Order: sequence, then C-alpha cells, then structure tokens
Amino acid sequence: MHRHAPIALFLLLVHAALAGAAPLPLSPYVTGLSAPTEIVNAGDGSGRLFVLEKSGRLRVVKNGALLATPMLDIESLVMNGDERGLLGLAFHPRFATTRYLYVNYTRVPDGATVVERYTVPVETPDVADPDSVQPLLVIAQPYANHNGGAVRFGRDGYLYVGMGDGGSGNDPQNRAQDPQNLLGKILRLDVDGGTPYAIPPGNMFASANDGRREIWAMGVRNPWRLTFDARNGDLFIGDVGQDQREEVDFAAFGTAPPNFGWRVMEGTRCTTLGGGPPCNAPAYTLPVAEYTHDDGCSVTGGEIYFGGAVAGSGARYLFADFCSGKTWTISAPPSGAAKVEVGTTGFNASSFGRDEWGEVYLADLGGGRVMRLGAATTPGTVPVVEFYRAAVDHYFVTVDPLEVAGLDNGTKGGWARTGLGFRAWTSAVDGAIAICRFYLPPGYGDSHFFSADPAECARVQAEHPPFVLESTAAMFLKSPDPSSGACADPQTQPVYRVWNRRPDTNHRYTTSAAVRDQMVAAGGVAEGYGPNAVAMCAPR
Ligand SMILES: [Ca+2]
Repeated sequence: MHRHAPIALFLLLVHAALAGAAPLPLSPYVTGLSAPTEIVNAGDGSGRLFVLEKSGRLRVVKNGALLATPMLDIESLVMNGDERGLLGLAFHPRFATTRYLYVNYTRVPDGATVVERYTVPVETPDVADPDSVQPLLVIAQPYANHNGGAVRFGRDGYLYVGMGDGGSGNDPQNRAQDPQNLLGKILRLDVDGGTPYAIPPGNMFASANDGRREIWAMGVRNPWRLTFDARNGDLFIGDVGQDQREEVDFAAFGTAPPNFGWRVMEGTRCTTLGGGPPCNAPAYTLPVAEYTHDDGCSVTGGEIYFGGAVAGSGARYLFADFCSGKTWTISAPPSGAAKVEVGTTGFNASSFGRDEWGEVYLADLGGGRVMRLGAATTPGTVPVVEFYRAAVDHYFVTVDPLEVAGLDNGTKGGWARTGLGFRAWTSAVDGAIAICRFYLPPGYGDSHFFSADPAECARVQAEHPPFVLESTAAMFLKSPDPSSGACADPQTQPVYRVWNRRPDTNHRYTTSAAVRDQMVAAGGVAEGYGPNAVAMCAPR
C-alpha cells in the first residue's frame, strides 16, 4: 500500500524557500520543548498554558515559565513516530471543579488511537494523577498515518474527537464515507452523561441503526485541529488533503451533522474515487477555504484572532500550511470573501493555541518552541482586553481571564472584542501600583472607572458614593507624572482616559492616540494628566 507515500504531517520537511515572503510577527514564548504538538488553556482562570510534547508529555507554562515537572508523562504508553504520538489535549469545560483533562494519542504496541481522561488533584494543581486514568475510546488504526488527534469541547459541552481516515492514501477501504466505521469522522461524546460517555442527541446516527452512534460528522481525511469560536460555538476544521488540495471546513453552531466529502471530494475537486454520493452532491458540505499544493502540502488548522499583529480587523480564523509556512486568514464567521495571505511562519507549525485572554500561539515542531503572535512583551505582564457593548455604548477593559471568557461567550451579555487593548503587570513589580477599578451600578449608568492615582482613588470613594470600589488587585500599571502626563519609564506607553461627557459617564481606556482624538472630536473630555489625557502607563 505504499505505492504512493502519503504526505506525512510530521516528516521534518526542509523549509520551503521563503525568500521575499513577509514573516508573520512572532516572538518566542517558551523554548526547550521536544516536538510540541498542541497548545491549550484550562479555562480555569489560572492563566496557565499547556503544551503537549509528541513523545508523551504534557508540559505546563506558568507565568510564562516552563515548569520542569510535566503535568502528565505517558511516554511509556505512546507510540511515537511520524504522524503518531501524543496528539490532542482538552480540559473539561468546568475543569476548575471537575479536575478532568482528556488526551488523544496512538498507543503502544499497535498504534491504535486512545482517548482517555485523567484527574488533576486540587492538592497538586500542576500534576495529574497517573492512576486516575479512565479510558473513553480505543480505535484500531490500519495504517501509521492519518490519526487525526484533536479533542475539543464544543459550546454544547460535548467532547469532539477528530479521527483521520486510517491512513495509506486515497482511503483505500473508503472508511470516511462508511457509517459503520469511526475513522474519517468527527466523533461527539457526552462525557458528563454516562460512564465513560453517553451519545448526545443530534449525532448523525444517534437514533438510527444505520451508523455508529458516536459519529457527529463524516467525510474527513485527516482533521488536524478542530477550533471552536468561543463567541458563538462555530467550528473550524483544518482537513489535510491527498495530493492536490488542503481545506478548511466550517460548521456553524447547532448545524445538522455535515458530510465533508472525502474521499469523493478533495476540497472542491472531484477525486473520481467514488464511494459515496456523487461529487458535488448537496449531501456534501464544501470547504470555506482551500489551497493547492502550489502553496504547501498539509494544512494546520488555526485559531480565532482579533488583534492587530496580522492584517485585517475583526475576528479572523488564522491558519497555516505546515510545509511552506504560509498563513492565511478568513473572516469568522466565513463571509465568502477570499482568504488573505498574512505572512510566513519560518518553521513547521504543528498547532495553534489560544491562552485565556485570547492571545494566539504557534507550536514550532522542529524548533521545540511555542511562539506568541505579536511583538515581544514585558515579562510578568498579561493582556488587558477591551470589549464593547453596543446596547449601552460602553467600552470595558479587563485583565481577568474568567471575566474575559464570560464576555467572549456571551454569558455576560452583548459584549464584543474591539481587538484593542494593552498589557499590565500581575503584581507590583518595578514601581507598578494596583489600579483601582470602580463600578457604577446600572441605575447610575452601568459604567467602570479605572485610576492609577491613589489620591484619585480615595477621592472617588469619598466624593462619588454611587461608585462601588470593585477591585484593587487585578491590574498593576504605573502612574504618569501628575502634571505633564509623561510616562517616565521608557518601557511603558501612555494609556489615555477619555470621558464621553454623557450622564452615563462612560469612559474609554486606550493606547491609541487616534481613538482618543476621535472621542475628543466627538465632544468627549480628556480626563488624564497633561495635554494628552494620559491616565496610566502600561508595559509594552
Ligand atoms: Ca472535504
């Protein structure tokens, strides 16, 4: 069956010649890893980032530092080589209370896919209990390649598992279109509804006898990364192609289970391999983006990105080709507009990940690094994320990961990221002081007020009773000179404070002079110090 060697995702390919291609703006975040394959956060407010090493270790990045002790070391269980290894990690949506994490790997001795659960004791928050293992799935793999590997929880609380078609080339046993086979599928499990799981209603064959009940979607070849948009639950899938097309598939939250077409279709191309409904039949959900092997060889599914480090604005799905290093964005949700090429990685990007603030990272498989999208940042700092709520025309910034999650997923109602923000220290290092944050209850305008001036904090408390002091421990910035507004520390940049002059007293905090000037031109009041409305000094 090796007449035609399938494209191996993990072959250490010679980098394509990238002369002239603009590099993606990336800065080293963690180095010294061995073949990182996955980057995720736990959603528990801890701010930690978790990285899988392909050989079988789960590493913890805490406050920007790689911990020496892995959270989990299952190297003795993992069959590692080419496309095999420890491939996927997910934390339970309520990890802070359940303490469950889920891994997907190919096992010793037969290379079968294993999905299993481990528990992280409260007493040892950075180390899982290896004896807590609870198996969920064991799926035989007929060939070494196309193991999929993603495990991700959807907005519905169910665990999605990306399964490749079993390997070789051209899906020789037509597994991806076979309803009785778990290969070439996206599986969906209710891990809270049974032991080890229950079948969620709405799976493709949940109530019928004509297919395996774990199947949510079918017709994928080697889904290398499932990505849920935290705002709405929409799903993006990078599906690795055969010889000609790489594709990104999409399913809006709540949509009927799709058939993504493989092996009858490779992207929008008819393969002539047969084995399912005819090519271009309405049964198939076509990709929202694809590219030919002129631009690469193996898609690496990406992440939702909001920031300014790559071209464009608003929410974008950023993805890459593993071989060429080219990266592209499409709008999220997909608008039908063409993908936009945004730069090259300069390395074989095995995975994208997102921290609890929504910052995006890339795994450099051969270089053993996790790279952060964007310029290098001051050590010991975290993002301050800006949101906007149209209903009350209100901007809000927060540094709290759980608050960010609630604003992103809509449980706090109607907030959307602006893509702007700045950074803050997490403690009072180097002269940074605790920012006081006040809250004005809805009856008084539903607004927030931040200050880096202790005297102003005291004054607001004494003279403006409706303001409620909400916190003084989350965000640390520096105070500007109270007369000139200058930020004395050259490693900091000004944060402008502007009031919109309305009775609801909405304020905006921004490092953008253009935003400040727009607000002032519209009748707002510059409320900081000096001629430029500088209220705080934020680290870069
Ligand atoms: Ca397809």
